[in-house]
Amino acid sequence: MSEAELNKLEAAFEEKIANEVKIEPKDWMPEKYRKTHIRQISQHAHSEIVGMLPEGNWITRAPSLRRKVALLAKVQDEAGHGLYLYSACETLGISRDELYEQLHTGKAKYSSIFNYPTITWADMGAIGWLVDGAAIMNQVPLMNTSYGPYARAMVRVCKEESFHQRQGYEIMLKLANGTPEQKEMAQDALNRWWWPSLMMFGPTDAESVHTEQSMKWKLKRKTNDELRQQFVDQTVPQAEILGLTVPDPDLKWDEEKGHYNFGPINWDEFWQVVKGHGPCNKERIGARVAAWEEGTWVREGAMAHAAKKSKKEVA
Ligand code: FAQ
Repeated sequence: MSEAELNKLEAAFEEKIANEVKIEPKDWMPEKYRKTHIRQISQHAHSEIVGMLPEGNWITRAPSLRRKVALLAKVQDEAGHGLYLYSACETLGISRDELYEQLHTGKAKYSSIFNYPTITWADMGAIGWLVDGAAIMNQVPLMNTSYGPYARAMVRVCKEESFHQRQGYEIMLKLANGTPEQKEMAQDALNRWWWPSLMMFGPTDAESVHTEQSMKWKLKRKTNDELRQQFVDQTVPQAEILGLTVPDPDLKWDEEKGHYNFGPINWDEFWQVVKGHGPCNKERIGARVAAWEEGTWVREGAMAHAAKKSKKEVA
């Protein structure tokens, strides 16, 4: 391709971005745009799939049939979100097998939050309330992201996340208004999940390597710090309704700025978890690899069935 032709394609791409026209799989796009999207969408897909594990741990032990059904539906939704996102990612020219391979070999990242253990039932409440709450905060702007398949996937995902968040908050509300032991369980879960939830938004804007370019491409619509602040401002009043204490002695309403100031995040812990040294990283990847290996016969059976069916159709 000549330089003039390339310049023309680039100009047309930039014009679409400027005019809020979605970029679609068959459109020309800069190689860096394609790679950045594969990176973010695949990390997002992996997060949904690995994110099923901490809650899956509690399905058999949910305290009532109603809670069990709701949790089962939530975890099933997460599988659906992962599959949607893998499909969106595949439209950028990477295969599902390559994506799985990246996850199973530890090459791919997924959200730090899913490397923490779920040790009591209250953790199901805290995950729904805080983790899904943070996920919604991050994903609502992504409904307007510039890549069509990702933006459309986010519309459905956000609707389902809002049920997840309410499911979690309801568990917290019940526990916080229950016996002193139950309230203590809720407080303990908030203590353990608060800071990791703030870390979900990623490093500070000053440390974030991708934000500037991703904002220009309208992949990201808000920065990590903006979303984190929005999350704190939304969540603190919810903790007050529960009668629980956010585990941050520096948390204070700032009248002038119109938001909550909060204490320092332990970035050392964040990077340890991201690099594979969190409390459950090995367990999570181990579970995914085992599921892949034990599922070989299912994949082979499905492929044999599909081949048989298409042979019949041709005949
Ligand atoms: N964990 O330059 P930035 C959910 C990495 S879904 C691990 O700021 P970016 C649903 C980052 O990848 C949760 N790694 O990067 C659910 C980059 O590394 P790289 C997932 C992190 O992309 C709920 C490096 O640090 N949501 O929860 C994290 O501009 C309940 C530098 O960072 C999404 O994936 C982290 N927390 O901004 C399921 C949403 N943060 O790639 C089950 C889409 C950063 O250069 C139960 N993703 N890193 O090797 C995004 O919005 C962005 O990718 C950010 C990071 C905001 C996560």
